[in-house]
Amino acid sequence: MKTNKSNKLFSKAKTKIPGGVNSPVRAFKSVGLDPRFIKKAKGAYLWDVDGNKYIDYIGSWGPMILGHAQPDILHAITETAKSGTSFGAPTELEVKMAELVCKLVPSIEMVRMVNSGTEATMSAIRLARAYTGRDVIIKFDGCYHGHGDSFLIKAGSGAETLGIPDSPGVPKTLGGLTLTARYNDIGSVERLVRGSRFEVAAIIVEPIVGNMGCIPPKPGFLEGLRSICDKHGIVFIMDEVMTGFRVALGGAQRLYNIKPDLATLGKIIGGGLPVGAYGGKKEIMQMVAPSGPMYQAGTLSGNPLAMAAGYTLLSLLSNNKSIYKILEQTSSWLEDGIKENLKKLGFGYQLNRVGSMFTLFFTEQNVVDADSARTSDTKQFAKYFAKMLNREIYLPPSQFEAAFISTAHNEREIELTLKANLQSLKHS
Ligand code: KE4
Repeated sequence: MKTNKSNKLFSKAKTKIPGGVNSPVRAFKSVGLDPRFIKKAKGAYLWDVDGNKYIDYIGSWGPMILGHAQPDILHAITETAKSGTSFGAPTELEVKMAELVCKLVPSIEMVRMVNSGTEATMSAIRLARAYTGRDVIIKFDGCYHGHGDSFLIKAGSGAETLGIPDSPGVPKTLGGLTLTARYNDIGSVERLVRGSRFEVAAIIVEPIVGNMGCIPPKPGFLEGLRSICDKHGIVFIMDEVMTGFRVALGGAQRLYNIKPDLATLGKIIGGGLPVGAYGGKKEIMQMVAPSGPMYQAGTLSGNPLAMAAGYTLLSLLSNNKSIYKILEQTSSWLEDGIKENLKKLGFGYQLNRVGSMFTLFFTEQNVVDADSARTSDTKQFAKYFAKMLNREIYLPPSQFEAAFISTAHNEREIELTLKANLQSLKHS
């Protein structure tokens, strides 16, 4: 497989961009390879600058649930652009988008658009602190909520991948206000709440973790968080940047029928353009400026192009109920096939899946939290990743990420993937 154009671009990129990429996980650092520079994408496929073609299981880290370059979304963007790209003033499309999000996401009565998942979670935390008058927050070891200072404490995703879950640059005074519990361990949360010198403003959780790799909540875990928050007047925040519209139309909160007080969204809600959002109970959201004193703003928040892309994708998802059934069928077919391959080879690796997000962990331990995820053999994963890439299967370049399936992944793609999976497991 030729990669000289990618390699040349990467060397040039590294002279002007830190690490040669605009987001760390793209650098392929943890799998010991140079990244492939992508030229175009369509449906389930990517093509790189050297002309190599791949079946894509990253999907831009979640947004491409209907595949790349989806025609209706492209049409919406190009048509909208003809009337201008951004006005810095309210538009009808923002109202329609807000109404659609409030209709689809059970806990959201009011919503504010921002430009990334990080902005959404930073704003949600600030709002919870403003609403409760408290400062301390609880997150979970290995969960990732974007790069806001309060979250870079035992963070997952790229931070975990690069071994820097506690980033330098976060003031100790601020980091000290973030307590970390163990995912799927409600006792660890109760002990933190009871033991904290200061009252807790918010508990923020990935309802289904994607950023330690895919880890579903144990029965009772989310319900336990809900009752702790009710008991102690803590704001319950579900970070659905990844799971929102991914695992069900109303996200994980619909799937598990548990309502948080606030929810954050991103990825799919932008249809591939930069969008994040936070929303929830009207009583809390009313505190957000200009209706209330909690300040948050954004030049390009709710901009027409991003709204057009996001509104089109959410409309497609909500108008076609069979989409989630199709995704479940394809995803369970892939899961069964990989498990069959593992059995054939006598490997006890663990595959976690919820809907169309999944991770194959290179450990024989059941993966239920950050510690068990960390028992994975990341060197073995790196070898497997490289062999899959050479067989034109493009997986997330980290053991601690979730892979995503789209409706553009059909019989042919799944068969090719399972064939490559068997060969790559055999020889890695
Ligand atoms: P962004 O700021 O990257 O749009 O969203 C941050 C974020 C917040 N919450 C959750 C649950 C997330 O998964 C993310 C971002 N996810 C990573 C992938 N695991 C983005 C990929 C990257 O960092 O390049």
